[in-house]
Amino acid sequence: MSNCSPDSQAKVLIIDDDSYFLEMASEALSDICDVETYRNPQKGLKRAMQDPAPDLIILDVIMPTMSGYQICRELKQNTKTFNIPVIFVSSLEQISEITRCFDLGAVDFIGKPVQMPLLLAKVKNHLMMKLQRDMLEELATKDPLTGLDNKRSYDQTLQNEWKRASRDKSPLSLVVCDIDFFKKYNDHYGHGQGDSCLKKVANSIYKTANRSADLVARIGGEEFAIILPNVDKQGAWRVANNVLVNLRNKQLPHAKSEIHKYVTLSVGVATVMPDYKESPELLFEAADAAMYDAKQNGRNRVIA
Ligand code: GH3
Ligand code: MG
Ligand code: MG
Ligand code: MG
Repeated sequence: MSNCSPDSQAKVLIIDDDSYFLEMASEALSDICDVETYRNPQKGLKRAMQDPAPDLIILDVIMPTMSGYQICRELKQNTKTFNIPVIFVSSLEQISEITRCFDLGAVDFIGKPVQMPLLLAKVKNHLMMKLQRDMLEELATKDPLTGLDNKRSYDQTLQNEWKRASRDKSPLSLVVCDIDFFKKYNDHYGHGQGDSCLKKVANSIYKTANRSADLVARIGGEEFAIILPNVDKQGAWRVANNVLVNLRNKQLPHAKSEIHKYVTLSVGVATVMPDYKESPELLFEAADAAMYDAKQNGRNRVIA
C-alpha cells in the first residue's frame, strides 16, 4: 500500500523561465532521472502538487509572474510537497539573496551560469539522500507484514486530525476492526497461514476504506483502525459496514470459526466533535467499546 517502487526512475521537476537552461539541464540529467520542465511558474507549482510527486525540484529565483521564493514558500507550506528537496539555480550573487533560499527550506543553491557536471553531481547526491529519507520514513510508519500504516503513524495522524477537527469544528470518526476467532485460525492453519490471512484482510479493508479514509492502519496483532476525518455518524457506519461485508464476501476459509466457516470481523464505530480540551483517546475508547459490544453480541457485525 506503499506507492514507492524501488525500480521506478526518480522524477525531477525544473521550473525556470529560461528555455535554454531547461534544455541543457534536461539533457544533462536525462541518464539518471525523468525530467519534466516548466517555463511557467504557476503551472510548475501546480504540477508539483500532483501525483506522481516529484522527488526533487530545481527552481529558478527570478521569473516574470511568480518568484522562485514564492514557489518554495508554497511548497514548504503544503503537507503533500514540503518534503520534496528544492535546489535553487540563480544568477543572484548577494549573500542575503542566497541565504534566503536556505531560510525558505532549500537544500542547495547553484549559481548561474550552471556548470552541468556540477548540477548532475548535486542532483545525484540529493536524490540519494531523498531515497534514504523515504526508506527511513517507510520503516518508521509502515507495518512490514501488511504494508498498512503502523500504530505509530496511526497515533500521530489521530492527534493531527483531532487538532484539525477541533479547529474546524468538524466531526471525526474512527472505525476499529478485530478479526473473529483468530487464535483458532492460527492454531488450526499455523502461524504462516495466519500471516497470509492478515495480509488478505488488510488488503480488503484498505481497498474498501481508503477512498474515504485518511488512514487505514494495523494497530495490533489482528486489529485494524480507519481514521475518517470530517465523516459523520452515518458516513462512518457505511464505511464500517462495507468493510465488514466486503471481507465476509471474500469467503476466506476459517474451518474453526464458530460463526460461518469464513474469516469475519467485529467492527466498532465512534464519531465525535473533537475539542482541544479532550484527547483522541476518548474516541478510541468509544470505538473500542463498540467493537467489544460487537464481540459480545455474536461477532461478525458492526456496532456504532
Ligand atoms: P476474538 O474473536 O474474541 O477476537 O478472538 P481472537 O482469537 O481473535 O482474539 P485473541 O485476542 O484471543 O487472539 C488474537 C490472536 O491473534 C492471538 C495471536 O495468535 C494472533 N496474532 C496476533 N498477531 C499475529 C500475527 O502477527 N501473525 C499471526 N499469524 N497471528 C497473530
Ligand atoms: Mg529567471
Ligand atoms: Mg484482538
Ligand atoms: Mg480477534
